[in-house]
Formats: sequence, structure tokens, C-alpha cells
Amino acid sequence: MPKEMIAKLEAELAEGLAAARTEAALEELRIRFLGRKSGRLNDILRGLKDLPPEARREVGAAANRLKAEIENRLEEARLRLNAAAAPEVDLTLPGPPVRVGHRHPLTLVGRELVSIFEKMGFDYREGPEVETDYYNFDALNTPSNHPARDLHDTFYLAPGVLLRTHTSSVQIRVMEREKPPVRIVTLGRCYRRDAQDASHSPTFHQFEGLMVEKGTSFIHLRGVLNLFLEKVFPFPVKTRFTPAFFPFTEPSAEVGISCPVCQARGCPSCGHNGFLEVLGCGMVHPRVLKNVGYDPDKVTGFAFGMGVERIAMIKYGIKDIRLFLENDVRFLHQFS
Ligand code: 2NM
Repeated sequence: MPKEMIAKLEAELAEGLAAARTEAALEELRIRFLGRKSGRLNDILRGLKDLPPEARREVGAAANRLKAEIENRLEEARLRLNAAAAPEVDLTLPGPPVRVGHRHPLTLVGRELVSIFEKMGFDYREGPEVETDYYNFDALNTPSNHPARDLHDTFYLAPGVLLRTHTSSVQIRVMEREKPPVRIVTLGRCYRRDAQDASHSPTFHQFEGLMVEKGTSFIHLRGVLNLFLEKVFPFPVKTRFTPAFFPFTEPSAEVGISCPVCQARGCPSCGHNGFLEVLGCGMVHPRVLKNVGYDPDKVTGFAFGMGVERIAMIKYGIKDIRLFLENDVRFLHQFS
């Protein structure tokens, strides 16, 4: 009798498995056959006690085999279902790309500026961001009534102590320590009390160069700067030197490059000028040379300075200086 039950149960199981399309259906089957309370297998086991001992052993063993078989077939059916449902995984495909970090665009441009001048024999120097008015103004021949010294233009930390407004103070410190020939560049953060807009920031970076040596002339200045400007911009440039004034150089000049958008024909992006001003320069003023203990009758020098942000903006077509400080990764990740 229980043997017939076993056969019937097997047939029922086969039918159930063939019809089960979901994991939930398989779970229902498991409960129906193996459930502790009313599982079909339990019906058979419950009937064992009414059998003679000989038959009890035989049917008991058969029931145990059946239990294992049901479990196996349920598991098989579950694996088949999952295999059909899961998309095929190609383990040879590359994984999702890893986003690696990279340098800030100002770091990239700054290193490039330094590198171009290192190849021309200039050494890299740094100096303090907190300066005295002597190194930031007096030594640079800036008169005591000069507007740049105004509280509205310069951040003062205490009387006579300020955040440097340019890196020229570094050049003064180097010249005080070292004898000519001097060929150095410097790069660093500067501070000015400017109202923020697309082209002004209260903090920005300046890159400056200085060469002091017997016989240095404006021709050397032009040669070095022309070479530099051709190297740093990824497009062909014509340069233009225009007379200018700085307290620390005489003569002084502003240097423009032909607008990369219109090739100097004049367009909205260069304000119909044809040229973009990129740096200031000049021959170091004799009073500045005297202030650091050099003899202006024996040595002459040239110096120049530029905003790193401005160079980066022209190189990469960036329209707003504030992007350099905001650290928006959508901006930053465009530079590698
Ligand atoms: C500029 C423009 C022109 C400059 C001058 C000196 C120093 F210390 F030698 F006098 N350093 N940098 C200089 C000259 C900087 O920046 C627009």
C-alpha cells in the first residue's frame, strides 16, 4: 500500500515540477511534499507504525530515498529556473571603468610654465604668502601713495603685514640672497581685494620670471618671451609688445598674443582688438636693483609676470575664473 503511495507521489511530483514556472511555485511544491505538518511524505511516514516490522524498514528506507530525491529535484528545478532568468554573464568582458583622479588644471598649466623656463636655464623659487610692505611694495619702488597699497586693494593682516599682491616679493628675497647672474621663475598664490566676477578673483596665481646679468637687454626679454609664448599656446601666435608702466620696471611693456579665434582680425572674443593681453614685463628699475644691493651700472635685468588662471583660460577656452576655485568635478574632470 505505501509503495503504491510512493509511486503516486513521484508521479505527482513530476507533474508539479513540470508546471512550476517560478521560485514561489517551487516553494509551494516543497511545502506540499516535504512540509512538516501536512506534507505528503509525512502521510507515508505516519502510516509506517501500522506496518509489520519487516515492511516498516523497507518502506521507511524507500521514504528516505524519496525525501532526498524530492529535495534534489526541487533544487535542480530551482537552478534551471535561475539559469533561464539570469542574463548570460561573459566573464571575459572588462569591468566598469574606474574613475581615476587627476591634476587640477592650474597645476597642469603651472607645471608647464615652470618646465618651459627650466629648459631655458631658469631655476624655480618660492617665497611666503604673508609679506611685509617692504618686500611687497617698498623694495619694488612702489611709492607710499600708490593706489595698490590702499586698504581697498590689499588685504592687511596687521600694520605693515599683508597678503602678497604679486610674487615679485619673491624675486626681491632671492636677489637679496644671491649674486648675479640670476635666472629664476616663481609661481604662487596672490591676494587682491577685487570684487569677484568672470575675470577677477580675490585669490589667483601669478607666474613671474627674472633674469639679472651683465649686459641683459630688452632684446633678451623679447627673445625669451616670444619663445615662451610660442611654446605655451597650442595654436600659432603673433606677439605684440605695447608700452606700459609698472613702478618696478623701466621701460615696461604689456604683451599680447594674436586672438586664437580670429587670428588678429578682430572678433567679439578679443573685444575686436585682435590681441589678448597675457603678461606684463620690463627692464628691472635701477632703484629695485639698488634696493637689493646690486650695482645698476654693472648689471641689468628683465622681469615679467602673468596670471596663471588667465593663461589657462586662454589655453582651454575657459570663460569664468571662478571655476578654478569651485572644485566642481564636472569642470575638473575635463583636464587630464
Ligand atoms: C610683472 C610685470 C613687470 C616683476 C618685476 C620684478 C622684480 F622683482 F624684479 F622687480 N619681479 N616681477 C614684474 C615686472 C612683474 O607682472 C605683471
